[in-house]
Amino acid sequence: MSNKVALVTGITGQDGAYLTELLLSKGYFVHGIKRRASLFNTDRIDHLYQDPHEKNVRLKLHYGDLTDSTNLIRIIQETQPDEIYNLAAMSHVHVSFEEPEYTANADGIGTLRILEAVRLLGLTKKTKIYQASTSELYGLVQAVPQSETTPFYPRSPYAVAKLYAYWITVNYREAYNMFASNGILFNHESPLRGETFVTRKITRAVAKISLGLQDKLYLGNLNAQRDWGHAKDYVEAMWLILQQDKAEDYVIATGVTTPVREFVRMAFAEVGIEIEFRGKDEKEVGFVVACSNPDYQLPAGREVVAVDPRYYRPTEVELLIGDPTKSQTQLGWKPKYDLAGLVQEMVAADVEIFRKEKLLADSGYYVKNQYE
Ligand code: NDP
Ligand code: GDR
Repeated sequence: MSNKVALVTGITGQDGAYLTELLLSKGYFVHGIKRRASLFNTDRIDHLYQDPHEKNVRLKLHYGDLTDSTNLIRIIQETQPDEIYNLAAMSHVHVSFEEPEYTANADGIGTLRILEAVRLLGLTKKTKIYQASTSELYGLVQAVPQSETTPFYPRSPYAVAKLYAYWITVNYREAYNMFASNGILFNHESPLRGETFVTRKITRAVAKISLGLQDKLYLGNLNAQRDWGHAKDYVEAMWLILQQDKAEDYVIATGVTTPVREFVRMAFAEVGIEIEFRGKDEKEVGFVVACSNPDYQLPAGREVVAVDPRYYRPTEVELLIGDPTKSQTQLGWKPKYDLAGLVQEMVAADVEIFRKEKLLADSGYYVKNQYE
């Protein structure tokens, strides 16, 4: 068991939750930075929370924000981490077009603040830093599959901010001899995925439609192709990257790409609803071909998926396929999940959530969320 101290920014997010579980299982003391919010925002890590009044507590949360350097300096000084995992970010690509300046501040300059805090505090020899870089850096396709040497061409304010974060991490490594590594992670999902990312939006809608709680799923670009993996596998890679003797950058991906449309089809199939698509672009719809779902019978021909151009992005990333050769050979990393297993787990988890809601609805307690 390790006695190391880790500091995780973005601990309340999808990856923060899985990574914290992993680090605690390895014996780490984990410090996490969470933002102040008007409601509790720790749902994903509540099962890991330990009452600070208990003995042998190994998880401590600190209020903080990547836009506040004095706060980051204080927390890093107090916690003296062996490893920092910088996962915090405004991570929604479409939303970054609405909040470009904030995204640059949190995702780009936020990374600089962490690196600079470590340097100013004289921790460059002690503290290893993991930067959550992204396949969005590749953006407009230059070559596939995308590897550590493929040129970047970011296509959103999010990706441009992450490009700065990527290069400032490389620069601090070279300028100050710091252990700072980028994990260039391709899309990874799970039942803990935020509800507005496409996979979770699909699995939630499929669960609700299969229980008669929703009529239709509206999506944007169904042609986009993504290399989807499971977040549980990907946090293992983050940890491995910081266990190396030398800091380097790694692509973490499955090497398999799938269109959004196919993810939708697979998710419906999980609940016994076979669908097909017809039409093109904005006129494309998904309709029921056969239904063997025991909870709610949908007639053949019923439209359950439609395109709403509101979800189109001003500039899109059409195709991502990662080449994980380096991480497989150098880190010995290999994912345990395939896409079928991921879809199965996500749909099952959402069906369970909405079965409970249906019980409430049937008892007269369920109020339909007007925003869904
Ligand atoms: P989430 O959106 O689930 O989590 C983001 C986390 O960052 C949350 O804890 C959020 O807090 C926190 N956060 C946001 N803004 C700030 C801020 N200004 N200061 C402090 N904390 C902040 O993302 P994921 O877990 O999916 O991703 C983790 C990281 O990996 C992100 O940097 C993302 O960009 C990157 N990434 C993700 C990939 C993926 O497919 N999931 C692929 C490649 C990279 P709160 O809970 O309060 O909102
Ligand atoms: P992405 O993930 O932009 O790849 O960023 P997202 O799931 O949001 O989109 C994937 C693809 O699906 C298309 N799409 C839709 N997307 C959303 N969110 N909602 C829709 O209704 C919809 N319809 C079609 C999108 O256009 C896109 O092509 C994620 C984030 O986790 C980033 O933080 C991370 O860096 C990258 O993955 C790798």
